Amino acid sequence: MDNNSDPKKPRGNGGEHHQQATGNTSTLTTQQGGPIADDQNSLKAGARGPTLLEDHIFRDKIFHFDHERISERVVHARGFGAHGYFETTETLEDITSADIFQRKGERTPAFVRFSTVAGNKGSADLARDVRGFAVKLYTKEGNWDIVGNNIPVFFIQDAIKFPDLIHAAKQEPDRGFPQAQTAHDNFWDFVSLMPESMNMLMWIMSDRAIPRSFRFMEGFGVHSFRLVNKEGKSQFVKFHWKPKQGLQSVLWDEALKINGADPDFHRRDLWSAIQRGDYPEWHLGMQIFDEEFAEQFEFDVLDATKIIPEEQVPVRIVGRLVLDKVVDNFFAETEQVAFCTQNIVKGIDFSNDPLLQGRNFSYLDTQLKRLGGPNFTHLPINAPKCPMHHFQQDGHMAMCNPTGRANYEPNSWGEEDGGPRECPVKGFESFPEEVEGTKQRVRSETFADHYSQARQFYISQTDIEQQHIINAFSFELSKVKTPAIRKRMVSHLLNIDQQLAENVAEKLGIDPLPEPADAAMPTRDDLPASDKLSILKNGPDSFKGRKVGVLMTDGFDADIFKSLEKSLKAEGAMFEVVAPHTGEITSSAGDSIKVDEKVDGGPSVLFDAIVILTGSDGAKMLAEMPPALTFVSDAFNHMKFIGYAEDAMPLLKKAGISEMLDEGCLQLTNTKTTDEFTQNCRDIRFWQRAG
Ligand code: HDD
Repeated sequence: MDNNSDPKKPRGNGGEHHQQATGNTSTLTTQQGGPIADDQNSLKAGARGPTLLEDHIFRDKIFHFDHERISERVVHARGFGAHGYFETTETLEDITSADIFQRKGERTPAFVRFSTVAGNKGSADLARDVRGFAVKLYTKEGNWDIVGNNIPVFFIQDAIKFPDLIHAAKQEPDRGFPQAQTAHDNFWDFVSLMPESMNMLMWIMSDRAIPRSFRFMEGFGVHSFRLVNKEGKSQFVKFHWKPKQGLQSVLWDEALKINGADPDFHRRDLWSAIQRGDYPEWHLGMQIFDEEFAEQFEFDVLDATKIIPEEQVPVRIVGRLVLDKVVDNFFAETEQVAFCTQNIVKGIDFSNDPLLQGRNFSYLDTQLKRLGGPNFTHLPINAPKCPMHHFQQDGHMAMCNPTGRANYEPNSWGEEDGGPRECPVKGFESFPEEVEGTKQRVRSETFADHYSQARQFYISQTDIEQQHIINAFSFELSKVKTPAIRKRMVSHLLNIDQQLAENVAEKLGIDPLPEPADAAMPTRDDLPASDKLSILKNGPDSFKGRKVGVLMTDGFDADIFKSLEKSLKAEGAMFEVVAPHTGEITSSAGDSIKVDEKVDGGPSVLFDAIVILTGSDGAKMLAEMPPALTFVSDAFNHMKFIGYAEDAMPLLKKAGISEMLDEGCLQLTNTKTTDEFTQNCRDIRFWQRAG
């Protein structure tokens, strides 16, 4: 189902030569285009003799293989990309001269790469981590990259600390582990010595860091940028991507199990959704504010560890982003795509956020190392889709080589031969902000409040979400071996919320509580809760795009199955058949259906809800199979909605839940009950079960 490769499409570079070896098959060649007669054996002196250095065919092949890896990204190494488009739904000609916002309804090609941050390229998708949300918009006036995350704040305020942050978060350098996780001493040592990271820590210890999939998370440009209009007037802006699908996360226990059952869970989810035509969509929102607001706002708008609550500056929706095409070649597109924060277009400008200023250097620099030369912009995934004329030339792997004599400017070769010229009307102009100051290494006093927004985030969460934050801090810190680091973290939490700190301290066995950490500024407790900061308060309003795992055996009730199938289809939801064996199973009426997953390969953590539809003999058989029992008990413990046929009782009993069936567990008897089940699923989880 997930395999998009077209067996009929020849694998090649589009060259016309050597087609049709036999029938439709093209001839295998060397890189130089020479046809190959034998690709099974190297050239030897005698059948049992040594291989000859002269074997150019062998060397051509191994040479390329030896060099087919490029260095992985130093951060965000594991990622998954897709193509789509951005559609302008509101024109902003009075606010920005950016071409992309001038015409309502216009579509701009887009490429998006989602990622985790800390793990290596082969790490698992469900790590507790920030997710990258990098968008490349191929506008008519050049490429605009919004290189954001799924969390609107960052760990540090100044880019000079980025290498330290990343070193501390990744594997410890002496031992090379742990992989893709922050639950270790170095990370917590660093962040507990950097109080500016407190707001971000609240976000990454929340369920934001374990999204259900890329489709169900927000994206943020994080920094304040500028919008500049035709008259040169500027306002600030923060960018938001709001998923039409709603927000959804998994539980920590699910995340751990998903990583084992399907380490590619997130990439598979995005790939499958696009392949079945269920295109994920986000609205582009802007928080637009002026200097006056920036002056009177409680925090510095140049400080990337702070948000501006939506209650204070509402998000204005100006467009939509739709992902409708998977990549054809993972390496060429997802690996080679190069995002750079400094890729902006006329009408957008930077702010003085010191994190953004540092990023503007780093991204271009890293591409040189990773992609091997200055011509990475020639790669199709990075090349603008608008005309491009400049005098930059040569270098490794130059693919777009200008002709003609002029390779400098000014020149006197005339309009035709002299090459491109500047255009003051269309060209990029920086906002003429007045800048003056003493040259010094200093952090602005206005960046000094490290705890107030961390507290605001915490009090904005539902009880369940607060409990998850407590659990996450306790889990991560329980893996820290140095007691002083654990204690230091609790001393920071005391500046955020007493109950949070006490709960974490108790789970870590810290008694008595330490003194609260020294704070540059006292925590404000007058910042109101903001509903937009909670996932559960912004959940989906439908079960569309979600998946039910239907555990089935021979002898299942065909009518209930048909009615379930119909009801899920009407909702836009999917299901997979999980059974004791692959192949097919047969209903009580004698109809056969295809099995998608063998029960030990399709645990319930891979589904948003489950149904158990067995014959009575089947239920007894499953009751003897540990993976079937875990399928049921995990779904129950993960507060999932459960639908079951009466015949499934022996399995529910053996799984230990028959006495605990609650309103989240529905017996399926007819169309009415399958519809009711599907409607229940819109809530995603039956949280009341958590107690
Ligand atoms: Fe970064 C990659 C997002 C701070 C330096 N970053 C990278 C990617 C994302 C972000 C989504 C992956 C792009 C892709 O898919 O190819 N980074 C952020 C956000 C930040 C942030 C939202 C804070 C607001 N980053 C940041 C700083 C620095 C970097 C402060 C350095 C001073 N980031 C990089 C990098 C990477 C990168 C080393 C690695 C691969 C790449 O750039 O292309 O340059």
